[in-house]
Amino acid sequence: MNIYFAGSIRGGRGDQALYAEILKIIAKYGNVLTEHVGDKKISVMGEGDVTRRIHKRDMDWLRDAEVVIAEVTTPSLGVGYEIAKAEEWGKKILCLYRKIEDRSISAMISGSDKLTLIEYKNLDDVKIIIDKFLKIKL
Ligand code: 6IA
Repeated sequence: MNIYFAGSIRGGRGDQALYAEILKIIAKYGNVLTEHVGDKKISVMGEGDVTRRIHKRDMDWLRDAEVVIAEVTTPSLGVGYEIAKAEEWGKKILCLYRKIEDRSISAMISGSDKLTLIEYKNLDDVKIIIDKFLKIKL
């Protein structure tokens, strides 16, 4: 099973270490196409001239994925774009988020019936949520 993990890069890298932990959990279930999302060497900056290549590669991977798991607590244009494409292409989509005071998740995510949005508090919750989601969806 190919799994596409999405998490903020230019939207902000505050949750990068958490993405790395979620990626470890997901890797037990299949082939994760986007390990770089958890890479601490990828910062919000970086070479602009490579963006066309990144876009093409990520869209090719997304097309190949059966399942998309997105961590959506840190708002990210790229993650929103990937989720919209995944919906269009009929992928199974799980969005994970943590409740943060004075912040609400975009209605484009919470209002969509083409994805599953689940709140979590810690990595133990994530393990249970991912296990249930992948067992039901496969
Ligand atoms: O808008 P964002 O940058 O936060 O979007 C993050 C999402 O877009 C992630 O889920 C990635 O799959 C994808 N993405 C954005 N930037 C990259 C990237 N390098 N490499 C791979 N996937 C990416 C960015 C390096 C640099 C040019 C900043």
